[in-house]
Amino acid sequence: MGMEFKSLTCTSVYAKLKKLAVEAFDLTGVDALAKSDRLGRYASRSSLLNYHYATQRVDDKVLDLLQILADELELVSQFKAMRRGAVINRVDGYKSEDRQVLHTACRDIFAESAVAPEAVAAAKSELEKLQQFLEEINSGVLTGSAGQRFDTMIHVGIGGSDLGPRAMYEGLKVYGQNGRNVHFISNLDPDDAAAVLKKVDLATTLVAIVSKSGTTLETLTNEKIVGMAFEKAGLRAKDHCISITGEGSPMDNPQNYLRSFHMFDYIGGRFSSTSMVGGVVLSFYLGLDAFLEFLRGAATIDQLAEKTDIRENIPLLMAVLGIWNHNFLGYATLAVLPYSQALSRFPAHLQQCDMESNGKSVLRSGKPVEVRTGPLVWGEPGTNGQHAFYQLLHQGTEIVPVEFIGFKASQYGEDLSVDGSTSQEKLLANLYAQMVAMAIGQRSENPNKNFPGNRPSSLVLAEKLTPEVMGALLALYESKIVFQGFAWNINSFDQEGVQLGKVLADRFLTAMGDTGCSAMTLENKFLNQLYS
Ligand code: G6Q
Repeated sequence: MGMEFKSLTCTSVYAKLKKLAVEAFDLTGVDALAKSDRLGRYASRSSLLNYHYATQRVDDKVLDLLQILADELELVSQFKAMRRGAVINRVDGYKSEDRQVLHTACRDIFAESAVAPEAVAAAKSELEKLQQFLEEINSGVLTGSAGQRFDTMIHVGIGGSDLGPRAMYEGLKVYGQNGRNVHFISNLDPDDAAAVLKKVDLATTLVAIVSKSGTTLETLTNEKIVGMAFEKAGLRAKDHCISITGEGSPMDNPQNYLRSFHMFDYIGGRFSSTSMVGGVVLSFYLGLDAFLEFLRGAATIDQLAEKTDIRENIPLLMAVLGIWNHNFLGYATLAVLPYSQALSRFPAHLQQCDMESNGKSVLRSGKPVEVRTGPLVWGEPGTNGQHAFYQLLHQGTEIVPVEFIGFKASQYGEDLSVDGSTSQEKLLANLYAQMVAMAIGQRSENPNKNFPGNRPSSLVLAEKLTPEVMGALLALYESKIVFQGFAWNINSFDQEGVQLGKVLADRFLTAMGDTGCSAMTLENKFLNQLYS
């Protein structure tokens, strides 16, 4: 695939959409929701989840133009090319990572003929290694250095090597196998490791050290802390630690670990939840079958993402509606609000996946962008958020488009009917009420009680948060982010901003000299550095 991509402003519909944005659909109109057929028509359904967008400020005219936009920018053919191994992680004419983007291959393991056969074969071979490893653990062939069976895993990693797996684990915590425990250590703050190490019995603990580069300061430091803890407990760290790292990285040394798994250079950290980065911890906890269901859910959405009709392709629709809100209506941020306690870490994962991918200012040609790229992404589970920042969503001067996520059934199924409704029903009622309140608002003579409304939102709704649905939800957002990056004509797959932080921290450490000095001396040295 050549690197000549059209930009948003060069499409035949850009000016038309700009014009329509001035008088975009008004959600406060009396007939806007209840009396119109919008609720029925502005819904896109798929086997695992449905997407409701009647409360977005669009009408058929805008949707038709957004379809043309998607077609002219060749969003779906770029997605197809990505899945088939095109080298798209690059900026033309400049030094860049210059590689394929193939996180989708990790789950393209169910189709009869895979679209990227080599990458899929590699993913399958890692899965086989994982299966073997799990069998050895389950049967007790593999034990800790004191001969005790493993029942706990500590996942050590940061950024893309932590956020996705942690969010997925939280999302699926209810489905854990009996007796299995999982903990995460990511922060350089020594208290993070100390708090986890206090909780576990090291004799039965496996530690998964996860770092694609094998050079990340936080992870290597935490690996050492954990290693020391094993030594102190009279256990051999090597018999308890496994590595998940890039091929050829400094950590890619099987002699130092009980077992090693690979993540490939064509899988970005923030897109790595379906690779061994998420695979090891999730399948240790959930069992391999549940992890495969998770992959199956993601694969279902990857296939859906190849449809050209925006009204059928949910990730594409979410992407173009996001662009409508951000680039045409001018809304700067996006809130993702799951009405599910299990998804409490999902917004944090999306924050990284979206903002690290699309927080860019140069085009794939190396020239500066002409329109705004990725929005600020943030969120918290409802209804907790309702009692906190929703005030601003309803009456603040910032208009924040919202992506709600909801489920018809709870995960545990343990619920109580109080005053004629269950908690799950109350939860959903709250979600719907928020959507309607944001859209319609409330007129009042008292300005303090006036709600302007016309604030857009949409809803991803599924039956229940199962492993398959979790995989679908993950892939939905991954693909949405990828589509938006294509639309902005940026390289969504590098992360120079993160690299800079890593390099600068190293420089600071070297300049500060001995690391054994007190916090006070460190502070003084820091100030000297800053002002020197
Ligand atoms: C993700 C980013 C970044 C990365 C971390 C950890 O896409 O590149 O968040 O995942 O910096 O890097 P390592 O996996 O190399 O330790």
